[in-house]
Amino acid sequence: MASELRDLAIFGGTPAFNEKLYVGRPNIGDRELLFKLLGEALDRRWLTNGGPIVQEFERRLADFLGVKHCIAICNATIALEIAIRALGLTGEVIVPSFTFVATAHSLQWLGLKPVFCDVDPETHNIDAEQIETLITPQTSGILPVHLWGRPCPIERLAEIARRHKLALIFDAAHAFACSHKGRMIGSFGDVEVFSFHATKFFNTFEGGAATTDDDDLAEKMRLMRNFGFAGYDEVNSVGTNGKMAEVSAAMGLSSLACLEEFVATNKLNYESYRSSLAGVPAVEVIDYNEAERNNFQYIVLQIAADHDGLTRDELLAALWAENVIARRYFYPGCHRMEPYRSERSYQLPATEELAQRLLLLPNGTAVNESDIERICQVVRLIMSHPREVKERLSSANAARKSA
Ligand code: T4K
Repeated sequence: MASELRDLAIFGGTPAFNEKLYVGRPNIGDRELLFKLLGEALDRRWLTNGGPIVQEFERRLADFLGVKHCIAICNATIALEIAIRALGLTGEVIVPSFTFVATAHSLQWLGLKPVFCDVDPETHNIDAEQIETLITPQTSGILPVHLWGRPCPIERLAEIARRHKLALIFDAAHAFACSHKGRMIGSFGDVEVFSFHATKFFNTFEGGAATTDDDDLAEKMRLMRNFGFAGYDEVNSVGTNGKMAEVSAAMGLSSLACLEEFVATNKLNYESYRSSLAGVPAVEVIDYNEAERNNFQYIVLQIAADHDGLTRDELLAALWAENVIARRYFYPGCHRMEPYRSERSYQLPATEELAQRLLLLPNGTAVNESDIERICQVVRLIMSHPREVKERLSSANAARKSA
């Protein structure tokens, strides 16, 4: 294990890992169950279009989340689009910029205008106080994100939405198996949308779900998911193809069988990261409210603004050299991506700051205790020698440029 500067890969040492370690390596559920369900689907020759495995998956999720309706959808982006259309949103929708770009794209794709709101620098979630300053006669909804699975200020947002007669859709892509005041995320607002993409802690290969307690809305979303078909040859409204395939639902059921194991592994890893990184200069690991259910999926490091000149991106470069493929979620913020940055300029100081400071490290069943120890040791070495690391990276860059 690296113990001196010269052991670091950027100083010519051997990388800490032979193979790349990624953020977002999938957790694999109960393989036997997956192959059994898959075999049954093949024997039945019923592969998609609301088959029995999708129906079972939806029932199981609704039970787990304590919500009346769960509509399984091919991914969270399409689920957001379906929810937005089913709620009849028009004009402008207020959304955080500090999120994965799909949150904003789902609106833009439908011809709506995402209006970016800043986030609370402590919680990283939408700043409820700023929302009201962004409401115009064109605003039809609010689309906040439970970032890192940490719930938004739900009651405050519900109150604002009620008072201004706005729809409230939660992007709960990160928040499967998380709770707020003892109640599972999934039944707040008008609709909540989950992602079960391979990189999420609970996956269906690709997949997502919209959940709601509203019967009419659920019915609309079910129809929209299947081209608007209300029966054979009967289409009463416009729809899309948002169906989840049986193979994805089978993966979902096999993930569900291992859900508590995934959470327990994530939690143990999170605790190891926190204890191993305690006291490392200029590094803070964000925390979770342990009185609630969390999935502990995101190991988010907040790097101090000025650590003897060493930036977050230099730490990132030094980690990549060790084959630790840390990520800058969500850099640079949606408002700095196209088409949004050309459309309007925004002042979002907390978003800008977080986009420069945060770094995500690998978690999940693909990393073990000793991997984490090695990752943390490398971070400790780098952050204990900020000037030397900075100089080394600058001279390596200069050498590359002149070559
Ligand atoms: N809202 C929020 C807040 C979201 O975070 C997301 C998705 C959405 C909405 C939309 O959900 P979906 O429509 O996707 O259901 C990933 C995912 O594509 C995306 O689902 C996710 N958020 C986002 C945060 O991350 P990238 O650009 O990081 O993907 P990629 O391909 O770089 O994968 C990350 C790393 O994971 C790779 O470097 C290697 C590893 N990996 C990935 C895959 C797919 C594996 O080891 N195995 C795999 O199968 O976007």
